[in-house]
Amino acid sequence: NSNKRWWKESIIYQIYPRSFNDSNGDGVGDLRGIIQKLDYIKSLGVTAVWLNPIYASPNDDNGYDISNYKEIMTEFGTMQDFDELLKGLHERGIKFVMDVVVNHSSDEHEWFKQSRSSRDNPYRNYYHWWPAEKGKPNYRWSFFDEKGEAWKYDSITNSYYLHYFAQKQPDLNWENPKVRQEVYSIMKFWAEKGVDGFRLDAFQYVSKDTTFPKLPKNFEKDINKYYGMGPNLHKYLREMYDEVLSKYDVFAVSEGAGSTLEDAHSLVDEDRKELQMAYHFESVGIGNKLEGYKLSELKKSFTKWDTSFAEKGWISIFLNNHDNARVVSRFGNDSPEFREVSAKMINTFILSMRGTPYIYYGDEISMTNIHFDSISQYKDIAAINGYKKALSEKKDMDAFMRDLNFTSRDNGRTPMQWDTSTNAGFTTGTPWLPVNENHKEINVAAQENNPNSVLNHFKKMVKLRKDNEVLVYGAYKLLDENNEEVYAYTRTLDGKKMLVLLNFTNHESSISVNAAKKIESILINNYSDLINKNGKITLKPYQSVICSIK
Ligand code: TEU
Ligand code: CA
Repeated sequence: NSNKRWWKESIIYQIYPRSFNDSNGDGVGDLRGIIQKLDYIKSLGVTAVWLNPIYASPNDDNGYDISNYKEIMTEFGTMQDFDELLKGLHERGIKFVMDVVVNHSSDEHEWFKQSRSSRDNPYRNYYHWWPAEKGKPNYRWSFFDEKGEAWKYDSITNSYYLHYFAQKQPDLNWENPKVRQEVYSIMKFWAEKGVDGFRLDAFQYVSKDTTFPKLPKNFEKDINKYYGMGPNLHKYLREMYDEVLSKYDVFAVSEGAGSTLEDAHSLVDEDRKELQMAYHFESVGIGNKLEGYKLSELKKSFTKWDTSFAEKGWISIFLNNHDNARVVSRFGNDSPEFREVSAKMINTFILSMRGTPYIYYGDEISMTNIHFDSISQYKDIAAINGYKKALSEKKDMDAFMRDLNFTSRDNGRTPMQWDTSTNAGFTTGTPWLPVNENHKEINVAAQENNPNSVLNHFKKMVKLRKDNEVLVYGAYKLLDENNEEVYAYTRTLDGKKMLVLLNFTNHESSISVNAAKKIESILINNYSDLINKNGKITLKPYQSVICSIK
């Protein structure tokens, strides 16, 4: 297959650096902390690591507000630490993916300080400004603003600047060629250091119609349609490919994939020479409802995307990242009875689909949501400003808090649970975000010693994927699509065939599929046996198996 690429075969482990391991006791995870855990990362079998932003930042949005793109955040360490980390990963055969946040910078970036200082400053056009004498600009919605307003008035020059995210995250003006050259220079700086991939944050939003026309009422309900895939996006992506991506053995993955399958294809189809991979938000979002979700909805979403990318293009496979609550709490079952089996089931799923799988730190040991009762416990700007906004809109605050408790990004950002000691071995100081009390139960040390642990199942599953190309490239076929309890599919490549059966419920469930009559052997199973009576299979709660079939 001429379409084989190393990054399609990668298994990417995402680390939220703030929360992984603190080497100096200040309560904040850091690069040296990650260096100390390199052998752990290697032991997982993963082949690449993506770190959330590690650049200099005032941390209004935990590093997604960058004040210097060629420096390391003081709390995280030094450039020397970075070089050592990269070397340590490479020595272990692990690639490195850098987060690139260039839809916006921090307002503390030198560019913005210059830009806001006067209307004729050379950096003025690095950002989007609207002179106030023209009146108020047309409404733009903001993800994180406490009033939901993306235009912020700045008295220094009597103008508004645009910020799709927080006020301290002014949007860069990509229509300015100088800005684009700055970005390519940043990417080359890191590519020269040897990074292997780039994750392009909020990238679908960079190109804007700078006349800022009026948008229809409630456009924010379909935000990617109105903010995504701006007029010159493809031109800029092709330019980035020519200037940076084509010159190194790297791949770039776009966060966001527009609002249609055509959009997604236009970003990643290889012959367009733009990006190599994208991730869409459709599937991950299904788990965000307190009342639960329908399995058929999940199947439909994954199947639709797989079908669309069967011949051309490539996507990411994930159910979790740093913008979401814990995967086992949303898609599995985090009760003591079912946490382990359901976490194993989810990892079996993610690692047996076509596309590049992304595993978020802690999901390999089934870390769960944390419970916060009061808004004062939250650290995430999205939670805090979301709360203020809901208050001012006189929303039902009890309902708001219940929802936040379930979906907040802080749920997925609590410190990694290494062992049973105070603060789970994450820090000797006070952790920046509380460690989940369940670390006495759920931690790496205990699971390393238990052959039946979620962690050891994860490692086994990683190995199974690495040993079987059929799990990477093989055709995916959904079976029994309307079954609301069991997700069943086959993967097929060059005569090699596997059957995947996943019970998404907390009770036994039976399924009859022809493929079950052709089972040769069971390759992985989160229980010790499998009940199969002539093709009628009865799965235990959250049972997941992969079988090779004739
Ligand atoms: O997220 C951008 C983004 O578009 C998401 O907020 C997305 O809309 C949401 O997850 C959909 O449910 C990126 C980063 O991943 C996030 O952590 C940053 O806060 C944000 O950009 C700003 O840089
Ligand atoms: Ca630290």
